[in-house]
Amino acid sequence: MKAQVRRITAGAQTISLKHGEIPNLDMPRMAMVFKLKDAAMLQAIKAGDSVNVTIEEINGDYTITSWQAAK
Ligand SMILES: [Cu+2]
Repeated sequence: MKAQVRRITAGAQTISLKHGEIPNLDMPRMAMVFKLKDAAMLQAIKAGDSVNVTIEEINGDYTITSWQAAK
């Protein structure tokens, strides 16, 4: 799913994303905060970047489990 990085909170290991529709989570497009599965994922990204993300619900939290830079 395509999204844009708005803000990164490294200490909390969360990022704010503007995301498109997420059918498997029954969510329309919006901006919201997600947890990151792995802190190392923060190294390759900065605010304003476009990314392709995979989001899953883990223990009740919407969590980004993988992402890669998008053009
Ligand atoms: Cu959302």
